[in-house]
Amino acid sequence: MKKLLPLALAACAATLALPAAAQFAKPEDAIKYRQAAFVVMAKHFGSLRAMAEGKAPFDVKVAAADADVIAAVSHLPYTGFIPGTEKGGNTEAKPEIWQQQAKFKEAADKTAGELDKVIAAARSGSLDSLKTAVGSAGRTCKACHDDFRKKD
Ligand code: ASC
Repeated sequence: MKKLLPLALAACAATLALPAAAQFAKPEDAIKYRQAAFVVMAKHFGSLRAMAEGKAPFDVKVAAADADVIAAVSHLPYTGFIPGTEKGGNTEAKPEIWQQQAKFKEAADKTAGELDKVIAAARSGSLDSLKTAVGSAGRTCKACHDDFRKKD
């Protein structure tokens, strides 16, 4: 038991370090999952954007709470872009996501990296940092939408 405990703890730590990977029973479930993650992200990014643009008062506690939510969900959507989910539900995903997987992964990683900067800025309590990070992340969101999301 003494020898097993550190091993068990190491296994737990390794599991916790992995990004959440959801399993889906139906393609529609994966589509709903990725859309839900984007909806949650947009809500809290929108809150930070409003503060960054002076449309809402800058509240350090609200910003930190938004950052916590974004941190929890910003890496989730991409596990929902699995093969077989190119069509279905009301997806706006373009076929290019599956045709240009390396480019999509690069765009997804870049977006997640930009959001990491937004999270850090929101937690720092500096409105100037938040403005910079939100502006840059917004451009990255848009670039990915232009390439990989159908127009509404
Ligand atoms: C947002 C939001 C997005 C991005 C994008 C940037 O606030 O919900 O998807 O910014 O509109 O152009």
